[in-house]
Amino acid sequence: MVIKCKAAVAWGPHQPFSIEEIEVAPPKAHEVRIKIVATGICRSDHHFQSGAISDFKFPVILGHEAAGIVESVGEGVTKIKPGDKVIPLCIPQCGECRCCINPKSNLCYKTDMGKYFGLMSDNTSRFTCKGKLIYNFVNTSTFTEYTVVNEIAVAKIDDNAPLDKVCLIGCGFSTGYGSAVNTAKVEPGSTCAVFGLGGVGLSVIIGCKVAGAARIIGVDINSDKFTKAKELGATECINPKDNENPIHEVLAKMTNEGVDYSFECVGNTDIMTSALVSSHYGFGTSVIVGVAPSTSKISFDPMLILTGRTLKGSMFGGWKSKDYVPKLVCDFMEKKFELDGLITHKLPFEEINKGFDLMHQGKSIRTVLLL
Ligand code: PAD
Ligand code: ZN
Ligand code: ZN
Repeated sequence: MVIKCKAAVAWGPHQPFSIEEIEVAPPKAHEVRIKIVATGICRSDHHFQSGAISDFKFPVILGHEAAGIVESVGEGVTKIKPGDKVIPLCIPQCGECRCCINPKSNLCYKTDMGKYFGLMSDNTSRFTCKGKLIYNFVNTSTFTEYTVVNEIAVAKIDDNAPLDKVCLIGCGFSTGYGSAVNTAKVEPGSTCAVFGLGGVGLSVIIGCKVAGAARIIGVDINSDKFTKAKELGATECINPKDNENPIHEVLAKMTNEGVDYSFECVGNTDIMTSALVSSHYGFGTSVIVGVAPSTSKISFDPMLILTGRTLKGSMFGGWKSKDYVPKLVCDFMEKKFELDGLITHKLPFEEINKGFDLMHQGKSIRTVLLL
């Protein structure tokens, strides 16, 4: 049966979301239809909404950080059933492609990230609105009461998990935390610098702390973010605006010539370079986590790398999604980390534009929309 429900449609770049009645087709073979219960607002949704990413298609239903309950399943779906609590996976795990079978990678040929088909695997969409096809977003599309995803893009989680919190495991938390513990592999006693203290950067801080870092230096141009960063584990915070010298020089002075690990969690190529320069000669590692506009390029003196620094990137924190999302939910249930500190606002779904305003004004870390 087709379901009629509410969704926030992005009709074109820069336009505010419009709450519309849409039709959601039933799941086809190997697909799952989900009732979304809670969805977070991530900076990446804005990158796409603002047209910063080329080849992106409108109209679209954005949203990719969510949790919900399975409503129905298509033919051939055996491991997930109606009533199961689930998290949609913005990086799927097909289990068969060269990336999936390589333990070093968490990407998957079936991801929509970087190519933006905006359609299901049979090249059609399950969404229509006012007679128009509405595109899908990175295998998920969660700014809607109901969505349909492929079974490789959904993980069944603990029946007791609070969906209004664990939705963050669908993107921001896992991305930041995994960047520290998987991608950088931060060691006990190390010194780390985290550029950008939004939901992702603060989750990097949580990861650095769990990994036993001795010093965690938060960097942000908005000093209002410092209190929360310190609550979550930052040992010091600095604002580039309060310093005359370039931030890498300030960090070099603070850390005896550079940090062991630096993380760019803003999405700005100048900061990516600055983070690389801030890592220590001979052994420092810098991880790009922020998503920069498609047209931007990064350039730096290759001597930085030649002399032993490592530059890496991390999508979804390096986690193979289907394997690790349920485990991260269990770790949360066992209180290995907390998510409350990252959630500053909860709003009814209809107030989605207010949620984005709060992010742009620098007033929120994560706003969770409740459906
Ligand atoms: P956010 O907007 O909540 O946080 C960004 C922070 O950066 C804010 O606190 C800003 O004040 C701060 N900032 C802005 N400019 C500067 C600057 N010049 N120097 C220092 N700090 C600055 O975003 P978020 O935490 O949701 O996401 C952060 C980035 O990570 C963003 O680019 C997003 O697209 C990307 C992302 N990547 C992945 C991934 O898998 N790699 C996943 C999710 C998000
Ligand atoms: Zn995200
Ligand atoms: Zn795969």
